[in-house]
Amino acid sequence: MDMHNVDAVVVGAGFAGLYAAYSLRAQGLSVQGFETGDDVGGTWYWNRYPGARCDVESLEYSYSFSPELEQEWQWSERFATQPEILRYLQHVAERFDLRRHFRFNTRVAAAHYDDVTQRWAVTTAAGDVVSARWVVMATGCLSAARLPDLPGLSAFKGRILQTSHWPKEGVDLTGQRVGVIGTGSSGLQCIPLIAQQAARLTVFQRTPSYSAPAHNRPLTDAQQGAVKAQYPALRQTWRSSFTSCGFGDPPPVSALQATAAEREAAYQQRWDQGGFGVLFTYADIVVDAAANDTLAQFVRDRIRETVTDPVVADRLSPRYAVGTRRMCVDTDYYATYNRPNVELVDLRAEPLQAVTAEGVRIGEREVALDALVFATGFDAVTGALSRIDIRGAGGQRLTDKWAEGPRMYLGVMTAGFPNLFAITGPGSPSVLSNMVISIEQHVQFIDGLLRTARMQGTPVVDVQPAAEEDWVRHVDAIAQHTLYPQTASWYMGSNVPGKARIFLPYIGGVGPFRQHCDQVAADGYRGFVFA
Ligand code: NA7
Repeated sequence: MDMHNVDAVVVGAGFAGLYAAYSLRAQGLSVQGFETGDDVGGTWYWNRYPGARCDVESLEYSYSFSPELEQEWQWSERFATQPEILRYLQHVAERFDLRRHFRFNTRVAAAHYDDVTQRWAVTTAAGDVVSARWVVMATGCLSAARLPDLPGLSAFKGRILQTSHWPKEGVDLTGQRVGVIGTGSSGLQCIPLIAQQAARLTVFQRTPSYSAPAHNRPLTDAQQGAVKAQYPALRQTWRSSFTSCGFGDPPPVSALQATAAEREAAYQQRWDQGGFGVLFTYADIVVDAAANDTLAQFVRDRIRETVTDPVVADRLSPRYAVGTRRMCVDTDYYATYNRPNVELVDLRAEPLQAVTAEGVRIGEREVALDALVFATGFDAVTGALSRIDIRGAGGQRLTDKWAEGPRMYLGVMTAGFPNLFAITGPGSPSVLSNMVISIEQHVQFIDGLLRTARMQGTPVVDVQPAAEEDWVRHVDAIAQHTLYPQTASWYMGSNVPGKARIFLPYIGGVGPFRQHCDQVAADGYRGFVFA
């Protein structure tokens, strides 16, 4: 058994873990990182399915901590593909010599706090233990994949594929009969490309998604140069805005104040720009049901306009409030259903009975398949943490503390787990924001907290339970002011059986959240305890 001491452990080598390692090292701390994959990349390492792309624009979805890096790197498309983002992260790892801090192919199984030594023992799945004063969980919000335990799955003779664990060497589905289960972002991105290869594609849909066209395109040097010339100012605008994205914040106007014709024109304009910015055309789309319905109807009209078979168009048309489940961004998704080789199965009308040796039995019939693709999502925001045996002061298990739902102060620490940090944890903007901006903000916040603790000679940081309680209530109160809690979604934990139903991210806006954190820091890290 290999046991050694370091100042800090970082779990995960995605966007968050790489920058955390960089930042801790810059403080002069020794860093041991762990990563399950065999290289850096995190979500962009695992999700290699055809069509995998970011739905935030490349020039925005990138680090800002190094002006040289942001000037050097050239993006080829408006919305980058997974391979390009992975190359970017590999470049970052090389440029800043970060790989040497990480042990790859290594899953962290446990992290236990020792009240006497005030250090964490971090244990890998192979049984190695590292002792650290600080632990940073950079484990991702959408990294704990879910594969539903369908009856008969083990009997299936065809190939089983999972979007979030797509084989590195790729898969040729030419001429095959393929089924896809799941119509969230991953399903919507891969379905059009699989349809081009497969002899026949059957999509098994339980809940339809609202999706806006990406209108993706190559980035010209001129477009890229124009952004780069103003990068510091633009980054500042994005960071301090509500959405943290380039399409900007909604005007402070209700959708219901506009006439039907004005609304239509405003939606159409944002629709034509591409991406999910259309959700922010008016201030009250995710707050007021009647306002929401105007956009929902606009999107349903676009679906009906695109899909030639009205029955299929109707099946594809969601009825829940738009935005309350992640709005997708697609290329040719709805039009794919006009292809003669694609069938959409509505699992609510024809329930999935079982997987068989030959395919899938739904309702009264069996669909024969050579390959079955699972695009069935993640145990979001808390899943990666709850899969690690984390025990804090007094041996308290994190999963026990969070039995009724996660409790964090500013999404970064949870009381009773000293010196343990999460990046973009529950109660922070995380999945409702440009993740890279939120990651940088949290890493910089942790950096300041640690510098303060070390300067003061108080190397144990914890959270006041009352501060945590106030924050959890505040996060919930803002969510209750919106339409989100009324819809079953992974934002609410509804996609995982037995998971507490709590709105996981902070919906008060990225800029306001940053301002609040800055004020907490300026007040001497109000709500934190230094010992
Ligand atoms: P999502 O958005 O959680 O989508 C998962 C899909 O899988 C969704 O349509 C689910 O239907 C469906 N699903 C899950 N389990 C089943 C079973 N048992 N039977 C049928 N259908 C099922 O995950 P994605 O990977 O697409 O996207 C996650 C995020 O990653 C995305 O929002 C971006 O932020 C990046 P359901 O809704 O449960 O009826």
